[in-house]
Amino acid sequence: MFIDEAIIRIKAGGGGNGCMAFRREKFVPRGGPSGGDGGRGGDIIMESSERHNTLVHFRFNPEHNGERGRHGEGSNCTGRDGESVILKVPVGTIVYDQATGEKVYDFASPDERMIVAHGGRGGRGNQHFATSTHQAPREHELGKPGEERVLRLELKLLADVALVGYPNVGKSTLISRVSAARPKIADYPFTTLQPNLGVVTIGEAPHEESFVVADIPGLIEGAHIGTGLGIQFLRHIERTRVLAHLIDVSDSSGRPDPVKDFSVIMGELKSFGAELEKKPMIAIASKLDSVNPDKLAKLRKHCKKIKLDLYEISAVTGEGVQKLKYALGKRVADIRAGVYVEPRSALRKKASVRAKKAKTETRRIPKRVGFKKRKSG
Ligand SMILES: Nc1nc2c(ncn2[C@@H]2O[C@H](COP(=O)(O)OP(=O)(O)OP(=O)(O)O)[C@@H](O)[C@H]2O)c(=O)[nH]1
Ligand SMILES: [Mg+2]
Repeated sequence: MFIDEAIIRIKAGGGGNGCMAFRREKFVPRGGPSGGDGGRGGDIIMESSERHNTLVHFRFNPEHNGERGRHGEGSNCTGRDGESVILKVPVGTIVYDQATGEKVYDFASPDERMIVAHGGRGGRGNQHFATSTHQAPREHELGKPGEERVLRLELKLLADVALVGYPNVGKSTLISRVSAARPKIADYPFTTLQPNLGVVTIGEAPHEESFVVADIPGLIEGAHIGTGLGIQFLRHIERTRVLAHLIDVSDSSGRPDPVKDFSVIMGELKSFGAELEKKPMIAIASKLDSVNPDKLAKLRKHCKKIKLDLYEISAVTGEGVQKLKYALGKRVADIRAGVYVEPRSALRKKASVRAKKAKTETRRIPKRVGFKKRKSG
C-alpha cells in the first residue's frame, strides 16, 4: 500500500490582551474602570473533503498560523476574535501528534471537522476586577498563547487513474514522466510485476490540484484464464475513477492491429466481472515519436466511432504528455464533483432505447384514404 505523508507545524492564534482604562467624561466624575477584554485567537481546524485526494498541498506549505485576537480597548470594547484557519484534508487521512506519536483523529468520512489547535483565550480587561472595596483596579490580563503542535498526516492512497494496456506499451514510462514514481522500465514484457502509484500535480501553488495514478502490470489475451500475470491486479483498479488505456501505435509491439489490441484489453477488463469496461476511459496512443501512421489513423477512426477521447503522446519526448495530464486531471475533478456525464454511456443508452422501441413498437403505416368528392348540385 502506498502511503502519502506530510508533517506540518500549526499554531493557533494567541488571545488579545485585556485593556486597562478608566471612563473619563465631562460631568462623570470617577467614571470607573472601562478596559475591554481581548478577543479569542483563531483555531486551526481540519476538515475532511472529498475534493482532495492527496497531501501534496501540505508538502509545499507546511506552516499554518491562526490569527491573533485583537486587544481589548477602552469604553469596555472587546477585541475582535481571530479568524480560524481551515485545513482541508482528504477523506482517509489519519492525524498523529509528532511529539508523542498519539493518534489525534481519523477522518473516515467527508465533511468531518476537528479543532486540532485551540486559539488562546483573550485576557480580561480591568472592568472585571472592580469590587466594592477596590473600585479603581489597575489589574488586567494578557491573552493566552494559542496551542502549537507538530502533526504528522498519513493517507493511504487510492488511485484515481489506472494505466492499463498490453505489456511494453509505455505505462511505466508515462507514470515516471508525470509523477515522482520511478518504476523499472525496460523493453521486455512484464517489467512491472506490482502496481506502482504516483501523485500527479497540475496547476501552480496554492491552486494546484492533484490526483493519483496507478501503473498496473500489463494484460495480454487470455489474462482472465491466467495467461501472463493474469488479471489479479485488476482488483486494484476497481475503485479508480478513470481508466487510461494505452495503445502502442509504433511498430515495436509486433502486433499489426491497434484496434484489436484495444478490443482484447477491453475483453479482459470485461472478464474480470466488476464492470471495469464501463468505467470512464481515456484512450492514449503511445510512442508517437516512432509512430506508424496507418496504425494511428485506424485507432483514431475507431475511437471516433465509439466516442472515446484519444490523446496521442510520446512519453519519451514528452510530446502531448502535458495535455494528457490536464485532461486526466479535469476528468477526475469532474467525476469527483459529480458533473461528468460519459458520452459513451449516453451513446449506449440511446442505442438500447432505440433497440427497445424497435422491439415493442410495430409501426403502422396508415392507409391513405382518399376523400370522395361530393357531387355538387
Ligand atoms: N520510442 C518510444 N519508446 C517508448 C515510449 N514509451 C516507452 N517506450 C519504451 O517502451 C519500452 C517499455 O516501456 P515500459 O514503460 O516499461 O512499458 P510498460 O507498459 O510499463 O511495460 P510492462 O511493465 O512490461 O507492462 C521501454 O523500452 C521504453 O523505453 C515512447 O513514447 N516512445
Ligand atoms: Mg511497466
